[in-house]
Formats: sequence, C-alpha cells, structure tokens
Amino acid sequence: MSIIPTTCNTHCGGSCPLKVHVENGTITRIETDDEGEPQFRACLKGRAFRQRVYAPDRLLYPMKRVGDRGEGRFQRISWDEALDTVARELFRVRDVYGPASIIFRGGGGDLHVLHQRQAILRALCLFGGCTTTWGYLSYEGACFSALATYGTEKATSHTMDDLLNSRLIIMWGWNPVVTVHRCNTTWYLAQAREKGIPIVSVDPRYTDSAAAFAQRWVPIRPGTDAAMLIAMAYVIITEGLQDQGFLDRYTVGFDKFKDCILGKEDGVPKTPGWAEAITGVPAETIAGLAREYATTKPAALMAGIAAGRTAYGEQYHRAATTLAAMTGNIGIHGGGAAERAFGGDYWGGQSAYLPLTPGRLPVPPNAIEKDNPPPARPGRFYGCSVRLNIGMLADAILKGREGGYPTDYKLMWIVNANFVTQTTDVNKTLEALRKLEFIVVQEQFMTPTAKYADILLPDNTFMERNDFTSGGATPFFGCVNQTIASRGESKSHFEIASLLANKLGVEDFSNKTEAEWLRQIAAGYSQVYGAPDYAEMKRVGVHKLKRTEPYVAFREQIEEPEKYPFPTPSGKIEIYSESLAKLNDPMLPPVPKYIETWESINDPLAAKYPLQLITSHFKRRAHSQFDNIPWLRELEPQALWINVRDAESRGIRDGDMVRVFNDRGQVVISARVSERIMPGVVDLPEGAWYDPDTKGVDRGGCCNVLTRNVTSPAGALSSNTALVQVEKMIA
Ligand SMILES: Nc1nc2c(c(=O)[nH]1)N[C@H]1C(S)=C(S)[C@@H](COP(=O)(O)OP(=O)(O)OC[C@H]3O[C@@H](n4cnc5c(=O)[nH]c(N)nc54)[C@H](O)[C@@H]3O)O[C@H]1N2
Ligand SMILES: Nc1nc2c(c(=O)[nH]1)N[C@H]1C(S)=C(S)[C@@H](COP(=O)(O)OP(=O)(O)OC[C@H]3O[C@@H](n4cnc5c(=O)[nH]c(N)nc54)[C@H](O)[C@@H]3O)O[C@H]1N2
Ligand SMILES: [Mo]
Repeated sequence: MSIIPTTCNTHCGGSCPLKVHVENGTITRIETDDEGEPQFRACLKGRAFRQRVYAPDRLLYPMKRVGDRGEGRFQRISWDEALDTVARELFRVRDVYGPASIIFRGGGGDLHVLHQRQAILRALCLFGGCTTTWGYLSYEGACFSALATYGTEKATSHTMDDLLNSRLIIMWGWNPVVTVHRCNTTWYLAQAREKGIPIVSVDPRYTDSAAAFAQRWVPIRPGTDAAMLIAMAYVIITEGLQDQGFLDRYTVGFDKFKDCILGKEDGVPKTPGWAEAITGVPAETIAGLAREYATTKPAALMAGIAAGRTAYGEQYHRAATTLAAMTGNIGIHGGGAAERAFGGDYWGGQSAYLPLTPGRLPVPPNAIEKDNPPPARPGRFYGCSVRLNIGMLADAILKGREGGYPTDYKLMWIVNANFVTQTTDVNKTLEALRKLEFIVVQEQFMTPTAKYADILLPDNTFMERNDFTSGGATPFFGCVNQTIASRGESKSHFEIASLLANKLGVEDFSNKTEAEWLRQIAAGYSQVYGAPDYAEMKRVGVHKLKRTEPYVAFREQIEEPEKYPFPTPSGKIEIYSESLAKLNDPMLPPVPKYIETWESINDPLAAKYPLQLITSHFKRRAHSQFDNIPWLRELEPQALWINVRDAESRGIRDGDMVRVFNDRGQVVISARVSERIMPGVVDLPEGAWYDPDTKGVDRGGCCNVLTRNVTSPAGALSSNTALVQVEKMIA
C-alpha cells in the first residue's frame, strides 16, 4: 500500500490537498491534509473522488453516436477512427466555411496547468484558428466593474487570513461554507467568529455560512442589491460619515455620484425608504448597516459574485466598490476593495498573488481575430473572440450571420464543459446543438451534453495524470501526482491534443514531452517563487507559501499613490468613469445606478409567474460535476427551496413533488419548505443534470430549463433573474 499526495482539481477552485491510498493499482481511500498549521482540508467532494474515478458511467473508450442527438446511443470505436473522423470534419468545415465557423467551448471542468482546455485550443489555433468566446460565466459583472473602477480585475481581494484584521465582515451574497472560494476560507471565518468580529449576511437565503458564522441575516430580494448599497451611500453622505480625505486623494467623480444619490438628476433621493420598497429590506436595517460599515474601520465588504449574475449585475459591483472607497477601506489590512469576494484568478498557478505560471504550454494568436481589436469598454476580452459572448453561444448558432453574428457556426468542440446544463435556457441550447453539423465532446461521463456528441473522446481524471495547481485562502502550490494508470483507454488533454495535432498535420504542437513540460513549469515555480524542486514537490504534494503578513489588494496604490497610480485613465479609483460616459449607454452609466431588472416582481409577467428564481451553487457538486456520485447524493437531495408562506398558499408540504415552470420550460422536483429562504424567492441549485421525461419535462432538477438566455449589458450571465410559478403535483 502506498499513500500518494496530490491536489484536488475540480471546478470549485479549492484545489485542496489529498492523500490517496493505493493498493495494487487501485485507489482504496482518500484522506486530506492533517499536518502543519494552517491545515488545508479538502471538502466532501474531494474525499469522495474515489467513487468518481470508478463510477460505472465513466467514459472509458472513444465512441461514435449511433442514435439521434440527445438519445445517448453510442458505439465503441478506436482512438484512430475517432480522431480520423474528427480531423476529417475539421478539415471539411475549415475549408468549406472558414475557421471561424468552428467554435471552441472550453469550460472550467478541471483547473490544471498543463492538462487543460488550452491544449486543444493550441492545436486548433495552429490549425488556422477557431471562434472562442469572451466573458466569464461566473463574474463578468465583477470583471467589468473592476476594470472600470480600478483599471484591473487581477488580485482585487485580500488573502483570507486578513479577515482576522477586520472589525466587521459583511458576507454579501457570499457563502464560502459551500462554495469554498479557496481552500481554507472557512477556517479564517471560524477564527473571526471566535474573536468576536461581527459578521453579517446579506442574502435571500439563510446560508450555511450565515448559520455557521453570522450574527445577523439580512434577507434581500434578488437583483436589487445596487439599490440597497446606494441607499447605504445616501445615509453615509447625508450623515457626513464618508472618509472625505480618502475620496479626495484616491478617487474621481464622487461628486457626480453624490448628485445622483441625492436626487439632483432625477428628483428621487435614494433614501433607505426608497430602497426598502425595492429590496424588501427595512429602511432602519439599511441605515443601521450603513452607519456600522462607515464607522467600524477596518471593515471587509465581501461582495460575492452571485448578485452580479443578475440582469444589471455590474451595477451591484460598481456600487459595492464605491462604498468601499467612501469608507476608505481599500488598500488597508482588514478592509477590502469589495470586488469579487474570492479574488483574482485562482486556477493553474494564477492565483491572485502569483502571476501567470511560467513555462506553460502557450496558446498562439488566433488567426480569426487578427483584424478584431477588442472593443473600447471594460470586459474580459483578452485571448478570446471579441464578438461572441460565452453566454450567447446558442443564440449565435441559431441565428448566425442573419442575426448579426460574424459567421454561421457549423462545428463545435466542447471540452471541460457541460454546455447543456450550465447555460441559460436549456431548450434553446438543445435546439442549437441539433442544428450544428458536427459536435465533438471531450468528457469523463455521459453527461446531458455528451449525449449530443457525434464523437466522444474520453478524458482521464486528475488521479490519472501529473500536473500542477495552486490556490488557497493563504496561497500554495499544489502538485498533482498520478495515483493510478488511466482507466480504460481514457487519455489526458495533452495526449489527446498531441494526437489530434498529428492528424491535422500540425507539426509544431509541442517540442517537449509531457514530462519535460512539467519539469519546466516546476523549474519556473522554484525560480520565481522559491518552491522546492520537482522531486521534492512530488514528495510533499503541496508547498505552502510563507507570507510574513496577509496580502492586501491595492496596497501600493494607497501607500504610494504617486509611484503606483491605479491603472485607470485617471490613475485613480473611478467612481465616475469617463470611458463609460463615452459609451453613452444608459444601461452602462458612468456612475453606479440601480436599474430595475427584467422579470422583476413589478414585471406584468409576475401576475403569471410571481416567484423570483435564484440558482445557487450546491454543496455536493462543483456545478454539474459529482451529481452522479452516490455518496454525495446521500447528503442532500436536489430540491427547490421555497418559503413556508409560499408553500402553504400552494398547499405544498416539505418533500412534496412540485412543478416549477415558466414559458421557457418545466421542472418536476421535490420541495424543501423552509424559513431559510425569504418569501417570494425560490432556489433551485445549479448543476443538476437535465433529465427529460417522454413529455420533455425535466425530472433532474436542472435550473437552466427555467432561466432566460440574455446577458446583462456588460455581458454577465443573468442566471439569477427569472420569474417562475410553482404548483403541487397531483400524482
Ligand atoms: N460546492 C461548490 N463550490 C463552488 C462551485 C460549485 O458549483 N459548487 N462553483 C465555483 C465557481 S466556478 C464559482 S463562479 C463560485 C460561485 O460562487 P457564488 O456565485 O458566490 O455562489 P452562489 O451559490 O451562486 O451564490 C452565493 C450566494 O448568493 C446568493 N444570491 C443569489 N442571488 C443573489 C442576489 O441577487 N443578491 C444577493 N445578495 N445574494 C444572492 C445565493 O443565495 C448564495 O447564497 O463558486 C465556486 N465554488
Ligand atoms: N443557472 C446557472 N447557471 C450557471 C451558473 C449559475 O450560478 N446558475 N454558474 C455559472 C458558472 S459560475 C460557471 S463557472 C459555469 C460552469 O460551467 P461548466 O464549466 O460547463 O461546468 P462543470 O459542471 O464544471 O462542467 C465541466 C464538465 O467537464 C467535465 N470534466 C471534468 N474534468 C475534466 C477533464 O479533466 N477533462 C474533460 N474533458 N472534462 C472534464 C465534467 O465531467 C463536467 O461535465 O456554469 C455557469 N452556469
Ligand atoms: Mo464560475
């Protein structure tokens, strides 16, 4: 028996250390870090990974589709036949329609450095290019806001150990007990609670994080957060509680914001009373929290990203950062920039505190983007197609050139993504998938998306390959050690991309073996960050970076503003953004504003569909991953959270089967009747696998059957903005 250290790599971003017991080439048990403080303990998902490796529905061989798309009937074929077919189709589509008609859709399935979606993207770029997408499904609203306000979206949060320096922590739509948000965040929250630091949760749900750590819960209507934050600003301004010295020195445009707040623009002062009617939060609560945040310094406004995944979610992020600036909490220990609560890029060696991994497999320029400069507005445009937002793929496939898209799309390569379950409006997505000429899916499981593939390529899991990762509430490098041989004929990203490059006649895919790449990356880590050499990294599994003190975002900009201006046009924190003003788009105003969402409770549609649906991330899954793992399924069933009052008026009791529906689709699922969600709001956690019955009604609990396929003006997924009705199923 041997115990092999490795690091978990799934799509929660925790990247937690694991100790894998292996006997005769089989994983028998998984433990986690139990030595040295702070311990980096993995959650239930990582510890259950054995069932994932040996899951009966693992894809072990390449397959071709023999039934209709979506039906799930496939036949085993050889790797040679699979890649020959794929190469033939890539040549055909590229030569007949041009490379832009090939869409590359890479998700965040795993968060490695070498074995990543980038491997295939590199091969496709060398083959002549392909359409990639711009925008993050997670936090494009936060990204837009950070770029507009601070001029950068990198490293905007502190290491979580800095929470212990705070005197007040506001968890705004933030539930790290479930979402992890870097391995070990909860350890610092636990210590903060023990220290007596007040913790407040602002969330439509009484979350596990609120239950474990918060003294107070402030329920708020989804999509209305900007109104509450702006009313808090009103209280701070009218009571003279702002840090005027900070505003004068480090920001531009506060006066314009102030005019707006006081109602000089539209005659409506943005008072707590004004916000109460919108948010459902009592005016006194809003005023109280405003005073507390303004007078308790330092305070950390931990702004989660879920409120940013609403119709005008970027305004929430802009308002939160403005509040952080008004209270002078930026760039100081215990404070925070109130940007996305879990900070910079956390995968593949790019954690907030670690710049790009040195020495990784590069992606060359994409030929189809040669003549497309990124638009002159904040957004995550680098390294991708500037014309197609990630949330609007189905729309682009269905409408093509006629709909104003740059081309007609014909072939799609899907890797590390469960496109069907994770994109808004499943029925529209399925229609788009039926329209394509050819679909390749690289997967580990027969997911709802895999069922639409023409050719299925089986990837191995991180237990079956060597790589690196990084992360942590306090930063670390993780070594991914292969624990067992690849199951069946599954292969790694790097192997698959290398084989494909061969078939495509791409010669310069790689001048190094896999082992040479890994050694080069390890050497980069040692050189730049003082990590041990590769042999030692493999032995220890995780290298905890020693820091003398917590990382503070924008510290240099605050301590030495002349030497380190903010990377904005003005060099300052832009409460008013001239670049946004130039856009002249009332939906992307130069100062943060509350804009009422579509499908709000005031929408006439609310007469038919009166409940606001949110789609939170689930404890026992990473998105759609692990949904098929029995140990995890035992923990908590997929269910619709509904308030007691809304349930009673519909005759629904806890555990009853209910029908959740709107004009876009229907889901039948059990109800979890609870006081832990506010009246008027229901939650169907995201990631459950779409499982339609013969009538096309989803029985899997896939929330995106109900969400609307339209992005916010900044390009954010609006997956927390949708109206639904719920009724009890009569058997
Ligand atoms: N276990 C687990 N962990 C994960 C993931 C996972 O799927 N499972 N996914 C990972 C990824 S890729 C990401 S991007 C992050 C996502 O992390 P988040 O976006 O933070 O996760 P959510 O659960 O969607 O939302 C957090 C909280 O916001 C609340 N909320 C929803 N809408 C609103 C609103 O309009 N206003 C306010 N104030 N609150 C609202 C929800 O009730 C929830 O409690 O998590 C990462 N971690
Ligand atoms: N309604 C709603 N929709 C949402 C969200 C929401 O909050 N609400 N959240 C959004 C967010 S924040 C995100 S980040 C996206 C996530 O969207 P996705 O990235 O599409 O989600 P995952 O479920 O992680 O899908 C990853 C797929 O990759 C596979 N996979 C895992 N490891 C590997 C590997 O090594 N190789 C290969 N080839 N495949 C692998 C898994 O089996 C899984 O099917 O979803 C978005 N969708
Ligand atoms: Mo995400």
